[in-house]
Order: sequence, then structure tokens, then C-alpha cells
Amino acid sequence: MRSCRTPSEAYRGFTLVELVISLVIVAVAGVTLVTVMAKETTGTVPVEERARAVEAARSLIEEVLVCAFEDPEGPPGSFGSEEADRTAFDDLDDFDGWVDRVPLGGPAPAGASAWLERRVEVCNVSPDDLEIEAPPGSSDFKRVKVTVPTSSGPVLLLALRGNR
Ligand SMILES: [Ca+2]
Ligand SMILES: [Ca+2]
Repeated sequence: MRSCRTPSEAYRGFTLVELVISLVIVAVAGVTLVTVMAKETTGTVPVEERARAVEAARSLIEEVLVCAFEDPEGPPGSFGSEEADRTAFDDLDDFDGWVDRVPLGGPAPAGASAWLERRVEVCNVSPDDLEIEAPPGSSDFKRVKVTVPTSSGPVLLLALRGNR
């Protein structure tokens, strides 16, 4: 059976209700798209911050590890900094307690600093168990730890050095 429409019914267009429903669907899709894009955009900033923190920690720990195991002029087993300033650090434990800041070098996450703080801890460790801290200057193994706090948690690099 065929319906008979008058020409005015066939070309009547959208009703107001259909138009409103269409606009609501477009608005919901738009809000969803903007929300997803915002999450992706904000999600890359902490990743970049973390990557820069890893690089900052890596460069500092490499700088520490090229130093002598203990002070070249000090008595065997000496520990701590004997130097007046950072430019004169010449052994691993000169860096114990050292803290500096380097520029983030990129966009900072909301509320985060544009600087990265790097903290160094150096300690002697037991030759029997390299995870156990030993009294300063008491062993031929030292652990160097560099920590860089970020908005998504600290970046931590560890290295062990023997006295050779
Ligand atoms: Ca020194
Ligand atoms: Ca020293």
C-alpha cells in the first residue's frame, strides 16, 4: 500500500524536536572530543617532564661516577666533602647531600615547577649485601642515588661503584 503525501508534507524539513535532538547529539560528541583531546594534551606534559627528569638525573649521576672513589689527597676511608665548592668536587662522596636545580626545559604540568631539583645521596654499602648501608668509609663499595621529584612521582637512579 502506498501512502499518499501531499507535496507540502514531503518537503516539510525538520521539526523543532528533531532539530533540538540533532543539536544535543552534536554537542555531546563535541564535548566528548574536547575532553579526550584535553586528556591527551595534559597527559603528554608529565611524560615530557619525566623524560627530562630522567635525562637530568642521568647526566648528574654520570658526572658523579667519573670521580675518584675517595678523596685523592685524603686519608683512606675518608668520607664527605673536603672541597669548598661544587666545582672542586673530585670524589664520589663529595656529592653526598648535594642538591641543585636545573631548568625543566619544556612545558611544566599545571601547578608544577619549571625547575627540576636533583638530590644526590652517597653511602658505603656492605660487600656482603650491596643493599645494606655500611658506615661511612668502611667498605670498598659505594652506592650513588640521584633523585629528581616530578609531578608524577620521583625519578630515581642508582649506581654502585667499587674501589679499584
Ligand atoms: Ca674530595
Ligand atoms: Ca670526599
